[in-house]
Amino acid sequence: MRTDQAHRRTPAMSTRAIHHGYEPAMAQGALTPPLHLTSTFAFESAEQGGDIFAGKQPGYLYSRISNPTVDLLERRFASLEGAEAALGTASGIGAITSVMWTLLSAGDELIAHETLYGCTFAFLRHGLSRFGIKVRFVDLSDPRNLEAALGPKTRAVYLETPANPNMRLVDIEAISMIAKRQGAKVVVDSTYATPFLTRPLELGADLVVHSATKYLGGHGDLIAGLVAGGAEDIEAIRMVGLKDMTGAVMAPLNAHLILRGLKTLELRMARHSDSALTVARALESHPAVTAVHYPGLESFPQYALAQRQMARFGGMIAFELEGGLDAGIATMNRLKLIARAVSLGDAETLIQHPASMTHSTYTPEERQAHGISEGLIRLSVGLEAPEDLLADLLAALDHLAQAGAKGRQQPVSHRLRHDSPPSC
Ligand code: 7XF
Repeated sequence: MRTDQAHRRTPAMSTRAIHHGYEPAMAQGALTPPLHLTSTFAFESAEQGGDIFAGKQPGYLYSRISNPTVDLLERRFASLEGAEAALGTASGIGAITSVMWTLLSAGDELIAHETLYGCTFAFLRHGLSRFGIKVRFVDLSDPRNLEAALGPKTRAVYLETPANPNMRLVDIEAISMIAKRQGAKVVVDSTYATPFLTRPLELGADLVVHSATKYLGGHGDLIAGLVAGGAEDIEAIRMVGLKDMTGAVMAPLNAHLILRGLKTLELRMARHSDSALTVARALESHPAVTAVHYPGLESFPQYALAQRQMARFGGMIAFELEGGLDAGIATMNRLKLIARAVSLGDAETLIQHPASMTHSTYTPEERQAHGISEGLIRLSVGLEAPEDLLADLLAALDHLAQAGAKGRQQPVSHRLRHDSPPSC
């Protein structure tokens, strides 16, 4: 290859995850980009300040609008998602709410996939409806259901794939084609997949949102979110939903930590995916396990879509046990290495029970209607040696199988109903 061609070719994603948007010469040779811990920026003159505010010249003015460290992360992340622009937020929910408050107005309709993370569901079901926005929950794992649900007031379609917690996939390409005919924006929460497994914008979606708390940060030490999409949409979300309506801006320290996380994202996703497949296969062949939901298993009902839409199948597994919830709780309590904790995408393997934890914002009836079974257990497979994870998990499951199916098929919904406002 000639040298000028070598210089012009676009570097691969894993290279961009490490280098995009930064040269050490920009900061006195510092290999690691500087962390700009500043809330405000001094202007050279009053006129210059006025011009930056008026958009007549570029420049930073206040970190609720932009900050050089957050800005670098935004440009680097946009490059990974194949987007024109991106936006950092204080949390995944900060990303989702900033997008929705920008796209939707009273009288508009939103169509959402029926299975969503608990707080997202609570925001859409109980939050948006207070402001005159109608939200319809539809099973988008069959795109024909979108066709039937779309109406003249539908402004946006919202989905997660793989969905938290039941792992159901949505065909982004098919959904985007249908939504576009109606002029509705497609917003995809791609937290489980990350850009190394799926790039929703390349499949036709308009906006992609992430809880960067998870794989993007990757070390369980921060709460943050990211949005990527077209430059016009991102500017509108920055100046309306983020700057004025939620104020949920990303802290520069978190941007710095996520920039570090991105450098190893491809390696981590490969390891998470390989280990999860090993664990999913072991679970599938264990007599105490009645169902394993993992897109990389041949038995997964949407295996063909998974192969088409995902480069690898990720680190998340959901499974169900003979003996239902009681068996699940007993298994979780016997684990020594695997931590009983919500969240996901960390180096540590985490296990949780969605119906009483992350998805306790749904009523038992809603969970049933939305495809979330009461006994489902969710596992975020971490980066430990898979043989150690298997040893921990299989010891707990073997104990269960030996103890017999005590408490089998008890109705549990009465124990999972609470009167206080549910958290998630
Ligand atoms: O605001 P956060 O950074 O916590 O992100 C919210 C969020 C958005 N989308 C998806 C698919 C998510 O999974 C999350 C957060 N989920 C955690 C979990 O499922 O364990 C939250 C722990 S309660």
